[in-house]
Amino acid sequence: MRKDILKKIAEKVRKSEKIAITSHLRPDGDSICTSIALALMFEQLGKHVDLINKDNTPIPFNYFPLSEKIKIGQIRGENYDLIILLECADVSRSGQEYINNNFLINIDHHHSNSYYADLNWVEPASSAVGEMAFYLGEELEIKLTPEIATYLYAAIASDTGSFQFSNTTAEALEICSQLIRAGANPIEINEILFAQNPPEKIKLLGQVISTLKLSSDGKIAYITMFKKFLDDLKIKELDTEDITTLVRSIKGVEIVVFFKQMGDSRFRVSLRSKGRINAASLAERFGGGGHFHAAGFSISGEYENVVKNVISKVADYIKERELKVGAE
Ligand SMILES: [Mn+2]
Repeated sequence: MRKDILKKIAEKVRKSEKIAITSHLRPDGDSICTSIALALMFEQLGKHVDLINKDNTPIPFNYFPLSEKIKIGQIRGENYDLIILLECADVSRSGQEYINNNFLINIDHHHSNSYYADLNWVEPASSAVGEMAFYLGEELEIKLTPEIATYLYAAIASDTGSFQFSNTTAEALEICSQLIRAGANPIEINEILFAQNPPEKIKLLGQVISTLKLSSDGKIAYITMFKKFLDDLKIKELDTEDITTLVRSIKGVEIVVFFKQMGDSRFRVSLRSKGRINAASLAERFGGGGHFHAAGFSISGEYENVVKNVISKVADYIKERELKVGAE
């Protein structure tokens, strides 16, 4: 299966002179670093490659020197023989509006993909598109330079949360071992990916953590980020995932409820659960949704009431679950 699609993709790449590669909106480390690695590979074959994303390259990925290769804006389809979309469930996910008449290749490792392109390579078992790009490099008989190895390693390290998430597979580690042998430096890459926090973010983390409360049984942990915290520290937007991760690490906690104040009485609530607690079905009770262990919803009301309402419903849910498990 993989062999067939790889052959077809490699053949199309070899035949193309001008290639554009794009990532999804609000691009992440996997798609950004994979796009750079693919550009280096195709350039080795003498191709002209442009990396064009709709959205800016966010911190920390803009600290990778070759992120300069990425242009921001719309792809002018008529200029390219081939356009590759990374981790886009459909064309609209790329934010690109003028590529529908082009030959498109869709490379993704998520289940939810609509197979919209001329060639679709979707492998949900892959840890990252970085892993898939590694195989494409092999198929194209690319020389694995230290630079290519660095960006592929960064893509996989980023998407596996430094080899801690459930997509950390034997295959991913085997590939990373080859990438290190080829010159990727895990320590330097980790520094870029995980040690670029601005001091304001760590101060914010302290403030949010200081709001921590636990339910009496210790299973629900909840925290709040008041708008004032962001305003005082002059922070506009930031990734708060590691605040949640820290709270989630408390022994005995089964779910983290994170209240983020958006307006005076408007809150975005994110849920991060462990084990058998289904965050998505909980979020659905509030009109939201998401994945099994990560979901969210919006809610309006006075802060104290919102917290009381949400936490009591979460507690009910956990009790229902326990009764169900007990009855099984
Ligand atoms: Mn990915």
